[in-house]
Amino acid sequence: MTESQNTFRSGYVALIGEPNVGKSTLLNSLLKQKISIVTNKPQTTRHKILGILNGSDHQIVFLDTPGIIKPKYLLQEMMMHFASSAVADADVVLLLVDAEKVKDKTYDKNNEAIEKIKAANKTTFLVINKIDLLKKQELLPMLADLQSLFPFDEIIPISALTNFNTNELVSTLLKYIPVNPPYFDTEIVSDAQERFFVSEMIREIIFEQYEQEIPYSTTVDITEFKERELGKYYIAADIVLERNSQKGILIGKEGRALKRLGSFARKSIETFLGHAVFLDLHVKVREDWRGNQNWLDRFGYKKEE
Ligand SMILES: Nc1nc2c(ncn2[C@@H]2O[C@H](COP(=O)(O)OP(=O)(O)O)[C@@H](O)[C@H]2O)c(=O)[nH]1
Ligand SMILES: [Mg+2]
Repeated sequence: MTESQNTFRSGYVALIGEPNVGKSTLLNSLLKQKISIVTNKPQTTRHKILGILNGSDHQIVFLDTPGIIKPKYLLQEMMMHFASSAVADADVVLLLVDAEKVKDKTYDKNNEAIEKIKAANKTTFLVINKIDLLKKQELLPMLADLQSLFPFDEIIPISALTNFNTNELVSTLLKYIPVNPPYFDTEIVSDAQERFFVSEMIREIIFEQYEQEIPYSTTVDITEFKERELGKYYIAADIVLERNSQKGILIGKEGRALKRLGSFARKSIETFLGHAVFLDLHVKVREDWRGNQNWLDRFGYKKEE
């Protein structure tokens, strides 16, 4: 064994917390690359998303998860399964909280995420995010308040948005991550396929463009992905809705809303793939798919073996 093999550290870190605390923003900021979609609406992330941070002497595998909630339908149950399985896999769990909510005392200390870390009993950091929204003197009283929640191994205030203290977060993590050879090829940032990222990018635009229940009732199924050496890549996707009545809203007057969606999604996919794309979108209705195990399997919301 060489010196570096003796000291190389590698491990799994789960990002958990309530919806909208900034888990996906933190993952993207740590990886300096957008691999998990971010919106200002809760429950955007539906899977366990794996992001790999490679350093000369370490590899940290981050698991971004859906925000912890009480599930109301089957899709949400699957989402909570992904969050639990991330915690089970983790060497270190990062519980993210929203600093502003703690300051305003709108943070519910009996939330499901706290329950989850209590049950898991792993090395756990409390990560207080969004401190860019706070004045310095507001932080100290907050810390005392949060310390009583759980015997955290570390408490680290950060801003995922401005990158404040995120390097410190990584160096502190490395103290707890075991000496281990890398789990993944050190050249890659994720194990997911391009297809998955492409469907997530379309979903992201849907979250931005539509209101109320539409984003939550929608999933995106990539049906064809043809990389052509000459000319544009051909990507066909089904935008799947729950009810016929949602079709009109998605498509819009004279197809304008769908056109707009297609144009924004295409641009973001082209930036990601670094190649021109012909994006062919189709709208489908799969009655009540969020509550149907067969459809959930078909659309990739599957428990891993
Ligand atoms: N001001 C501020 N906003 C943030 C920060 N981190 C995330 N956000 C915003 O919070 C919202 C939710 O972020 P997201 O990463 O999707 O949260 P998630 O649901 O926990 O994955 C988005 O509008 C982000 O831009 C931060 O450090 N500061
Ligand atoms: Mg997220």
